[in-house]
Amino acid sequence: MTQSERLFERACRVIPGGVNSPVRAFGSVGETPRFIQSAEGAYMTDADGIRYLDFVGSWGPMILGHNAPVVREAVIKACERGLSYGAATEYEVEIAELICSSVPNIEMIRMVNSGTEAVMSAIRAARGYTGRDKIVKFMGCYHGHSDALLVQAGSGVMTAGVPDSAGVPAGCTKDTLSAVYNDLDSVRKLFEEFPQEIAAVIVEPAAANMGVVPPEEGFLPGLRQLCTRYGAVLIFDEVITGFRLGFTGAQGYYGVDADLVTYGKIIGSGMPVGAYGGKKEILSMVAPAGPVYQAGTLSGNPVAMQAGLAQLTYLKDHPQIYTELNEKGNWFFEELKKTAEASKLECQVNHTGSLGSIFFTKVPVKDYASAKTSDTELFASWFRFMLNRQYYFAPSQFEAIFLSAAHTKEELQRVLEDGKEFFESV
Ligand code: HOZ
Repeated sequence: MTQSERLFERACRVIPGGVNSPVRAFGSVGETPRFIQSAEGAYMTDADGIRYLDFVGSWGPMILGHNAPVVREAVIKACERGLSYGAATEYEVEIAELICSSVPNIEMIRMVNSGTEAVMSAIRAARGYTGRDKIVKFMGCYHGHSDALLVQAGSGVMTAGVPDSAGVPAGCTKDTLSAVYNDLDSVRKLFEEFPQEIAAVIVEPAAANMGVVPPEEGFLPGLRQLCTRYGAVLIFDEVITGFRLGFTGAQGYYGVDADLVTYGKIIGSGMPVGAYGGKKEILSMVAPAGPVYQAGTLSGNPVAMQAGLAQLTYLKDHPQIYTELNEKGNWFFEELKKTAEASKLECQVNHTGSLGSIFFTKVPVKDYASAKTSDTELFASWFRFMLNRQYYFAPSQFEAIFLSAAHTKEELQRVLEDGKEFFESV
């Protein structure tokens, strides 16, 4: 029995399903979760001392690689000054100024503790601002686990096949309307049916929770136009794409303006942070400036802020990181695609920037329905084959492969060669 197996057995007795978040359970790929002891650069080491080349990167924020010295040193210094004050600090002002001065349309920003909380609060602000109740979300997009957004959602609920979740009262989702990703007509129809009732459209500008599904040409500009025409707030959920596709996130990468943007862990360099920002007229609705209530003792936590400031400042000062990372992503995923296409398996490789996914289906994947055609058994075989070769991919078909600045081309070449062996073996 391995140490991870032993730990999992113990965990299952005291933690639901043995894990603190379902997507790390390895259930859908028929494996035991690896219990991680340390991480450095592009690698994580588990409780059995096995070192994996990691493609999860704490679900995105480790864009510089694990334990980046610039962040670690900032955190150590921060800890020496105390862990939490529940009071205002200069670091919060600095990080807000950095983001507002660099990212388009972010005129004000509020820190929270997770992406879930950021989205929940942004929706409330949009509703308070418009005086409307309904929201539009896209099937297969995931915006955290708050009640109103667990409607045909992606990520762990899609993996588990319970996209609407038990325990969510019908009343909480009655104002959540679902549209089809990459299908503007489906959104137009909802606006025609409820022209004065839709407060916001929320979208992952590049979907990354039904696997990676990039926006098709015209989709994001079309959403912008519809929201402007009908007076609804356009919310980009950039928990995954923010500060990853580029310093200006998906807004800059795709050249489309949002009214509100939500962020997650990348703002805290992997510490528990989220944020929502956007137009001043909307953010001015938030308490104590306005009547939309939202609060939190740990919001703007000084250690998390200093970690985030260190990483974001470094990224801003080294813009070539994004150029190199996106080039590396394009090369790697295109090579993976060639390998997949040369095999007898029917596969699709989707990618944008440093994010990508492999789907085992003959259908091009552009939305929830096509993502669901992927053969998840085959995905599980791929996952296990690669895990045996010490590659740690997300243990679900419906999550992204994350590259970081720490992955070298030589390491990625090795992945491609091992991947080729998988394709030849099935
Ligand atoms: N689902 C998120 C990543 N796509 C975060 C991981 C989690 O839920 O634990």
